[in-house]
Amino acid sequence: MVFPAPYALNGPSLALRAAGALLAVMAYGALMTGAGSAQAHDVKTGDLVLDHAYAMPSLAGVANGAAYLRGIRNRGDQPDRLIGASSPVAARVELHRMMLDAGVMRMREVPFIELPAQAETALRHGGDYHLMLVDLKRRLQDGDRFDLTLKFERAGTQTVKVWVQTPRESASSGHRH
Ligand SMILES: [Cu+2]
Repeated sequence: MVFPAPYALNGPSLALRAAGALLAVMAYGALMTGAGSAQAHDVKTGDLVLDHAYAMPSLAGVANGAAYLRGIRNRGDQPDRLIGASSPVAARVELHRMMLDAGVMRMREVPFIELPAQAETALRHGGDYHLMLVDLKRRLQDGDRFDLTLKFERAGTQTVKVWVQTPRESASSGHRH
């Protein structure tokens, strides 16, 4: 979005921006309690809302998979961090970030994923972060559910159910491992 120069220089007042953010959060909340509830699931833990954990079906003969969340919403006044994860379906779960390295997208393990206060951090497929399921113990098939335990610096430990599904828009641009 491009703002006229004076607007971009001064920016909207803090109060205006806060009101806008609040409205956005309220609209999002209304959406989630309405039509979306049959297609999504979320878990609240402390100040965090863990929205819809999912994974792609794994490919035959491929040792690793990836899990995602539609988002992690931090409703608190303090930043938090996702600092680890584990699951019974994988030998270990790593936090990965996609990075452009000499023109090629590569994934790197990171020690944590920052969750800023009053903000939603996306962990969707095709995005900056994902949870890498290393050495899968079984194949992940469409319709499966499995546990994923997430460890947060402030909010503590929370287990969510991951839904194995093929997102409609991922058919051609899936994240490959
Ligand atoms: Cu990865």
